Amino acid sequence: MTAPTPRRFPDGFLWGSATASYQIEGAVDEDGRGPSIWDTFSRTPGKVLNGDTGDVADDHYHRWPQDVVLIQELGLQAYRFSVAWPRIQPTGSGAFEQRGVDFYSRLTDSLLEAGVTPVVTLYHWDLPQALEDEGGWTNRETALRFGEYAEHLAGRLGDRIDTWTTLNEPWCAAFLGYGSGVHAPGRTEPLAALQAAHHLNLAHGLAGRAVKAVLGEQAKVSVTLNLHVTRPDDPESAADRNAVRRVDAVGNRIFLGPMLDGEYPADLLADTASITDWSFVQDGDTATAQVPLSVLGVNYYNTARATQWDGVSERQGASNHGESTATPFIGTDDVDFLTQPGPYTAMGWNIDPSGMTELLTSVSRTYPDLPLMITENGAAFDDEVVTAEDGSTRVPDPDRTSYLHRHIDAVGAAMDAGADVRGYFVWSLLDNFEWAFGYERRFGIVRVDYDTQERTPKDSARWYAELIRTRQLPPVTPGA
Ligand code: GBH
Repeated sequence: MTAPTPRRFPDGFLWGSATASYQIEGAVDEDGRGPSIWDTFSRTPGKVLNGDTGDVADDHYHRWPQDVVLIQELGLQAYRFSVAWPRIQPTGSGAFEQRGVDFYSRLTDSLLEAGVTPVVTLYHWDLPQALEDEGGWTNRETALRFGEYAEHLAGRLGDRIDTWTTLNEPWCAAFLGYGSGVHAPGRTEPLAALQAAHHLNLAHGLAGRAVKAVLGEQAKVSVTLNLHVTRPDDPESAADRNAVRRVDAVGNRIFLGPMLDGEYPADLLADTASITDWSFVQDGDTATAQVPLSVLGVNYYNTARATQWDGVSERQGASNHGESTATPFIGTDDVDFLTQPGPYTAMGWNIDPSGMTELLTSVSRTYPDLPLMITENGAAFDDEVVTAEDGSTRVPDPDRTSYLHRHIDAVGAAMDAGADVRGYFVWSLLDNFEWAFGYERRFGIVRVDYDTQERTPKDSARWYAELIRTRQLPPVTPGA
C-alpha cells in the first residue's frame, strides 16, 4: 500500500472567503442607505432568533480597512462580498446615492492594493423595502429596476471587479422569502414564490446583459445557486425517484433551465400546473435569462433524502427544511424529507462531503463547457475563545477545520473525475448575522466578539491560510 499523498490544486485555482452585506455591515441608517426587507423582517417580533437585527452586525461598514488587513494576513486570494442595493439606490428606483457607491469603491481599491481579487454579488437578499411595498420579486418591475441598478454599479466599479455575480441563491430569495416565509419578506404563497423565481431569472439576465453592455462582452458574469443534492430514500422505488425528480425541478432546474438552457423544464411546468399556468412568463424572458456565464457559482452545505408520502401511513420524519410548516419546495407537499444520519453542524445540517463530489460531477456532466466555482461552503459550530496563561487567545474549532478539509478534498475528487472547478470560497470570513438565526450561529473562520467587535482568527483560519500558502491538502484520514 502506498502512503496517502497530499492533494495538489492547480496554480490558477482561486482560494477565497465570502460575506454578504446585510450579514456584516451594520450602519443601516448611514450615508443615505434606504431600508431593506431584512430591516423590516428582523424588526418584526418572532421572525429572528433573540430578536437580533443587522443594525450593527460586524460593524464592517466602519471597520472594513481592518477586515481587508485580515484578508491579506490570511493570504486569501479572493474575497466575495455583496453590494447592498439600498445603499446604491435607497428606494430601488430613481436617484442613486454616491456615498454608497464610494464605500464599495474604496473597499474594491483597498482589496486590489492588497492583491486580493474582488468577486462581487449584486444581490444577497437585501431588497429595497420600497420595491417590496410594490410587490417585491412578485412584481416584474423589480427585475427591470435590478437591471438599472446593475448598469449603474458596473459603470462606477467598472473593470476593477473581477467577476460580477448577479444573484446569490435565488432559490432562497424566492422560496424561503415568498414560499415558506422563514426569510424576508416572510410571505407564504406558492404562486408568489414561483413568480418571484421567474422574476429573479429575468433579473439575472437583465443584470448580466447590463454589465456586459457597460464593460464589454468579455466582462465575467456569474450567478450563485444553492443546488440541492436530494437522494431517494429507496433508490429502487419509482415513487421515491419521482419525488426526487420533482424536488430537483423546483429546487434546481427552475433556475438552471432558464439561465443555462434558455427555457423552463417541461416537467416543472407540468408539476406546478395546479398552481399556475406561468402566464407571467413573457415572450423572450427565458432567452434574456440565458446570458453567457464565465463561471457558475455553487453553494454547497449538505444533502437531503426524500420519499414519496403514500398519504396513509404516519409521516416518517419531520421536514428538515426549517421550522415552517409550509414547504419551500412548491408543489411537493406529498414529499417527505427524512432526517439524515449525522454528524451534524450547529445548524442541524448533516455533514456529507460526498454530496459535494456528486453535485459537481453531475453539474459538469450536464454542462461540460461550464466552469464551476464553489462560492460558499462552511459550517456553524459553537466554538469558544480560549485564553492561555500568557493572556493570548485562540479559538480551537477542530470540527470546522475537519469540515473544510473533507469538503475541499471532495472538490478535489470531483476535479479528478473531470469537473472544471476554478475556485473555492469559505463561508464565511467572519461570524455574522445568520439570517433567521441571528448571531446564535457562527460560520466564521474569524471569531467576532459582538461586545467589543474584536476579531480573532480561529484555528480553522490558520489551517486554511496554510492550505493557500502550500496549495497542498493533507490526506483526509478516515473518520477524521
Ligand atoms: C447560504 O444559504 C447563504 O448564502 C448565506 O448568506 C448563509 O449565511 C449561509 O448559507 C449559511 O446559512 O434544512 O437541512 O434541508 C444557505 C442556504 C438553504 C442551505 C437550505 C441549507 C437546507 C438545509 N441553505 N439548506 S436543511
